[in-house]
Amino acid sequence: MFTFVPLLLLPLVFGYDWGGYVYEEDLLYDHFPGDFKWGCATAAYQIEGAWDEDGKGVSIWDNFVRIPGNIIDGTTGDVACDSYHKYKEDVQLMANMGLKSYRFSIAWTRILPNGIGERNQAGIDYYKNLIAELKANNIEPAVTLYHWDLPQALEDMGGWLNDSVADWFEEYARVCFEEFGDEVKLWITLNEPHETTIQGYGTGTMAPGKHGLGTLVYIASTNLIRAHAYAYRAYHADFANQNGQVGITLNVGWAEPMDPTNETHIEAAETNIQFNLGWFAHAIYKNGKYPDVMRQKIDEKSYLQGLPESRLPQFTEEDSLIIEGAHDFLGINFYSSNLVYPEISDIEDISYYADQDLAAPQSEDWYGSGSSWLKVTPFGIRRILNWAAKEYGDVDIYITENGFSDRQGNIDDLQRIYYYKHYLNQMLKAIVLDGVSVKGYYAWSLMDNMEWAMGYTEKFGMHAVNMSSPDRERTPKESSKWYGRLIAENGYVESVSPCF
Ligand code: GBH
Repeated sequence: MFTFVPLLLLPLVFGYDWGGYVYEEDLLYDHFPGDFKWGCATAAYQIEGAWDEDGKGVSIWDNFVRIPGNIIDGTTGDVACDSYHKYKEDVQLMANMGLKSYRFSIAWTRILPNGIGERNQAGIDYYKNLIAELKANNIEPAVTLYHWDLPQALEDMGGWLNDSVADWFEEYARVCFEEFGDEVKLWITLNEPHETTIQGYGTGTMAPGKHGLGTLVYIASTNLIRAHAYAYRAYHADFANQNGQVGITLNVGWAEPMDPTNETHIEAAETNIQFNLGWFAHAIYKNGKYPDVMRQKIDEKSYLQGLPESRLPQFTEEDSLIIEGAHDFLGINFYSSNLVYPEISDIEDISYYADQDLAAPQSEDWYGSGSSWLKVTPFGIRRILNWAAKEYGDVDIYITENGFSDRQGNIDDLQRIYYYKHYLNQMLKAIVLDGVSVKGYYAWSLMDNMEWAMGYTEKFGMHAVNMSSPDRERTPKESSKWYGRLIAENGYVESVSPCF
């Protein structure tokens, strides 16, 4: 997939036009809808620390970080930002920006230390206190049930590869609905199941570090989709009186055809989006099945590879019916884009990437960031929002993550402001000019934190955190102030944009 191409020569070959940069004069000066939910996002393992306090069980990340070589700087999330102890201070940072909502995740192992069975009251109290603090500051909680930290006890039974995981997840979700549902009205079942499976069970770059890029990934994806749907149905069967909404958060990069005038490039870009967003969204938001292009390609390749059955499982009839329509909204995490063109894979290559028959490089013309995969492509957010609205029929959408990394963590983070300013303006265009129903936006992230396998080397925060001090002091960056002004104006006016 990441085949090297002489990018500089491509304009000559294809004369491509990926939409170009957006400039100051292209900014739309207008307002967001009045009830728009402005927020920041975090995840439990990345900020909480207190990894073994107050009865918390061990998660797959607690173990994964202890294996040498897994985390680039040899660090762990044992303490991280210490938000387990500093949540009141965190809520003040949010209040200072004028946030309307805060997206955080619950650590499954704080609630049910063994994944199923006995509850841990101290863990439940932590989130009750956090929610109360948010409410006292007029900030609505938006809760992710699962942001990658599976209880080790469940991994020991096969984790996302065991069909029973859908039932285990439902049990955990029910406990959360019961304990927190009076206060929480926006529930996200899973964060980026694409990464849970690709990196957790495919490349092994994330916990639990398994390798099955053309095989295990499709077993895990099937169980992730089932788990989401079981939790969704449980909510609407038994907690409907709480009047909340349940959705899932999916990550996708925008796929721009390398040559937009070439039909095969357009088709390859479409295939790429179906293998990323469609992999999880198609069954839930369309018809209870994997996308046609995945079914067709993986079935055919599996046959040619001499396998007894397709590497892509079928949902049972019963599950299909449970999955289809299991949503109140769609959460999208959007960061970057790729240029896509067709490239037939070697049939011997049993891999999710080979299954797509395409290449997806990024342009060297795009500004970079502190993360290899994150290039600055503001046009992509407007295009993916339009794509999703068209494909999934005007569903309500939340951008549940979007953000920019650097390595320095400087306080005058002008590149981050540039990124947010242009991405958010493209989102405004999707809402105002294109009519896409975007209900809220969560910047990733409230503060610098434990960036998974990249440790503390990549910083996405609107606040810096002093990781060498036991007190983990937070300092607002310029971007937090810019974001606060945007929220206060609820749109683009002279006082917001010219500053950056
Ligand atoms: C999100 O993932 C996560 O939800 C969040 O926890 C995280 O901190 C944040 O974004 C920033 O990374 O190196 O070519 O294999 C972002 C989506 C998709 C980004 C996979 C990294 C790996 C691409 N991720 N991608 S590659």
